[in-house]
Amino acid sequence: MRIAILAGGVGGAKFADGMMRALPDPAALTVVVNVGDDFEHFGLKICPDLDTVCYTLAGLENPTTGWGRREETWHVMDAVAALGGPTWFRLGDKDLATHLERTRRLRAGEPLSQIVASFCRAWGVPARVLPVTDDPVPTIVLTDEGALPFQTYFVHRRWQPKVLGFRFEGASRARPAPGVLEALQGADAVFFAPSNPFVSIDPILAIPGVRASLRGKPVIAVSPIVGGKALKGPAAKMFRELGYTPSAQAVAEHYQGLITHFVLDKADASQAKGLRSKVPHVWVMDTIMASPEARQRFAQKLLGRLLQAS
Ligand code: FO1
Repeated sequence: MRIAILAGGVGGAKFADGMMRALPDPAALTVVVNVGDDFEHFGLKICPDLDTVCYTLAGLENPTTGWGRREETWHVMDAVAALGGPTWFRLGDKDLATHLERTRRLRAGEPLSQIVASFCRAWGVPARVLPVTDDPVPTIVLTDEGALPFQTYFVHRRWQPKVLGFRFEGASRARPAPGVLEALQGADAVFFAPSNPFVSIDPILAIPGVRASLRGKPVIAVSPIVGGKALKGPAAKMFRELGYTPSAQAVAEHYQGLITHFVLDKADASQAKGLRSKVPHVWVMDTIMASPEARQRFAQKLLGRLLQAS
């Protein structure tokens, strides 16, 4: 059973971890990761979604924040602060090694997808992790305070500005990273992780060839909205600011036409019936991934239902 997951952010990383634990052969999993959150800081190439997925699959992630590394120290940030430098984006000492080494290799001409594969080997990650593209496609958040680079909106401004829209700069010229389209085309099923539809999944779908690669197979989206709220981050606030009532239904409608299955949490079971006219298969499940075991159980149940259905 070859599985591909489109993922971004902490929720996406957790879902990928559950699926990797659930699959008999973790190498049968390919995680295609959003690169829209990537930016340059201190002259270093920072790739938050790639790092969050790789750290989580390696068991290295900070369990409290979900991003950055566990057992981290902050000596460099403290020394930067003493110099009056920027500390709004927290870079731990061990995490900095990832940014330093990635930047060194990029400057030497190594493509991002090769660097990620090499880091995954070093960290002992058995699944395949791919950036959706090796080209920079920064997400710009259009807000009532102007067009903001993603991390400025998300971290510096703590996602408070009112969102009016998004731009995925250069998406139409970007090329899928080597192996991305093949992984999607060759997958027995593709999952949209319970990530933010606007700034984690849409930037992946915007890369040429990705949408077409989803045709003719089960495409299963897991709702990141439960009970009208996002489990983490600005997804619900974005839905509201864009004129939609934040709900599992709004997520399903956002993906309508692209997905064959939609998974919503049992807290939103009442919405299932209405959704069946929009998405062929609607599954009501316990989608809350409160622990690594819960992540694995959820993924196992999803795979079980897929096998039944096929
Ligand atoms: N998120 C924050 O809210 N504050 C931070 O200081 C921060 C630092 C950071 C460093 C490395 C990294 O990989 C992620 C980091 N994040 C931080 C999270 C990041 O902004 C988000 O994880 C993604 O961009 C969206 O999910």
